[in-house]
Amino acid sequence: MPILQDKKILLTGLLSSRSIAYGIGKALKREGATLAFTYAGQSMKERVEKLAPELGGGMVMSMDVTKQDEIDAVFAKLGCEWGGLDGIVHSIGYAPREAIAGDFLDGLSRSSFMTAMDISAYSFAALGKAGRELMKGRDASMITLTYLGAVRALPNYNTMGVAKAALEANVRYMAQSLGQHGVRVNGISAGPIKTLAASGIAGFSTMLKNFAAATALKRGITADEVGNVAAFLMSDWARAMTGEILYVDNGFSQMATGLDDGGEKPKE
Ligand code: NAD
Ligand code: 0WE
Repeated sequence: MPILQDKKILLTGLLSSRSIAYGIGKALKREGATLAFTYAGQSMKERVEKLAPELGGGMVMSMDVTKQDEIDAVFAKLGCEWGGLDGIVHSIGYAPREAIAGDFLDGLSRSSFMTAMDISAYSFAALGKAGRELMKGRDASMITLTYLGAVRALPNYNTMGVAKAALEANVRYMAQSLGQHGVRVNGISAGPIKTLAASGIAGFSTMLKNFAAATALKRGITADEVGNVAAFLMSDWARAMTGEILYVDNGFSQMATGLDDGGEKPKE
């Protein structure tokens, strides 16, 4: 039995067939959900219009999250077309390139910090606020995508890590605020995946290899695997879970590194 039958879900962050949002969209569709899609900027419109039919089709709307009028227009349209909303998938993140490479303080600037915060953290709460009326009393669910850099200092992730920390705090405060309306709010902390956002990050392929080797399961993560956890969180099977960050990382975050004994056998 599909677990998302009759659920109407807004899917943001679709950009390519490698997007985490694409893996999520496939799982949501498979489980019977009806989707609507957003893109950021006119240049992305065609890309998303091409991908949407593979995910069962539906409304495709412009929503650059730095523009409040675009956020408002999306929820006005959803109100007209659907009359209510059962879920929102937030799969959006951005920091200017110089703020996610090299030394944290060398790359730091007020403007890049504010951009990262606006697009990667503020936007999730903004979607909760804009979608609140449509989601009330429907056992709705919101999810966002985060990364371990929110809670640990990792090389190069830098300003994005600070923005993800704010995003994870957003999850808890939004869960507190929206709980009274039956709306749940959770985050998925995914292991590294080679998406468009990740390509062009120097050394990413090496990082992927090192990551896989340091996981408990000794392998990398796919967007489809993230999608299955997302489908669960959007479903009523997760109705008692809110304010949580779930790690979908093959156990990486729960392992310690640097203690390798090089295969040394104990003496006698
Ligand atoms: P992606 O490039 O496919 O998706 C990023 C999305 O952010 C794009 O669809 C882009 O249009 C959107 N976006 C950027 N600026 C926007 C704006 N102003 N308004 C609206 N949308 C905007 O890459 P992805 O890896 O699928 O990223 C999705 C999410 O997953 C991000 O939050 C990212 O931080 C998170 N994440 C990624 C990884 C990874 O290794 N790829 C790991 C953990 C978490
Ligand atoms: O959240 C992310 C990446 C998000 C991202 C990617 C880009 C590339 C293009 C945000 N902003 C930008 N800005 C751009 O100009 N991840 C979890 C993937 C990621 O990004 C890293 C990582 C990992 C993992 C950056 C440095 C180090 C590790």
